[in-house]
Amino acid sequence: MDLSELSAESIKLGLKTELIGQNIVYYPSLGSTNDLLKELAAQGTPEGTLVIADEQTAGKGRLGRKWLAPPGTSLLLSLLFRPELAPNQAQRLTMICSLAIADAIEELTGLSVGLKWPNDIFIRGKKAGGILTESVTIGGRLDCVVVGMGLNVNLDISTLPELRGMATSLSQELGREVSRPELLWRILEGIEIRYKSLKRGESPHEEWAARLINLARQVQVTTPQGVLVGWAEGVDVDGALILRTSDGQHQRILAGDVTLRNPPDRAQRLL
Ligand code: BT5
Repeated sequence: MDLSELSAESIKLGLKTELIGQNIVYYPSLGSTNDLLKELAAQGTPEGTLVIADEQTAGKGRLGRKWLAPPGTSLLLSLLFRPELAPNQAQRLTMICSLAIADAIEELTGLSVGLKWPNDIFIRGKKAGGILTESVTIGGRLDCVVVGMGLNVNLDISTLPELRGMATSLSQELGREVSRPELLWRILEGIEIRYKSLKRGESPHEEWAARLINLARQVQVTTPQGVLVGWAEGVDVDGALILRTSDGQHQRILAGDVTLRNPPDRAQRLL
């Protein structure tokens, strides 16, 4: 059974959660799941609402970039959180969602999954998914957070020439297709468990850091303020990257794109 045969009702039937995905909005085709969920959030839709589409006509990455996903190939979803967190803590939601995605893929397929700071899902050195987290603040307070997830499940990368060499999919790595609903259920269940522990005050940042493939490496980081080069020492509790530059200074970077500067090490080859 694949997602194209599913309705919101049948997604719910196989889902063993109490909160995450209990309110489902499914569209065969939609502009962007994040954009719709932000509109619904403003109208008061409950925490845990899932917006999911088989195709997006305006799928978004960060900084105005595009997310490409032909119909029938991907998981394209957004989840609404109304957490009791400060605005600078919203990255914790990216952390729990990416960890749940990594676990779900590993459990279902046996593939090894790495995360790349700040928001990528990597398999064998190539991007298999991305996360776009958007926060809504009102009067300096965090009102809600929309976490959008795009995952290449049964995607033949050769159909997207612009991504060749840098992207992969689960089917590409496995040589067989993967059930999108099965993967979706596992991801949502994993997010629910991790969200509960986040609400108990447990921070996911150490587990997240342990999965990051671009730590303890020489990296180049392109930030809104400019390009920095240095040693990626770690991440802090809010998900900021701690970079040691050649003059020994420590820079705390909240947003940017990381390029690895040295040849792949053992960890990278294993992924
Ligand atoms: C991301 O941005 O990686 C976040 C992507 C989030 C997509 C989901 S889909 C559901 C939800 N609704 C939305 O509208 N968005 C979210 P970023 O780090 O900026 O990476 C974007 C870059 O990844 C693009 O410029 C391409 O180079 C590359 N890219 C685009 N589509 C890709 C794909 N299917 N697989 C791998 N890489 C891709």
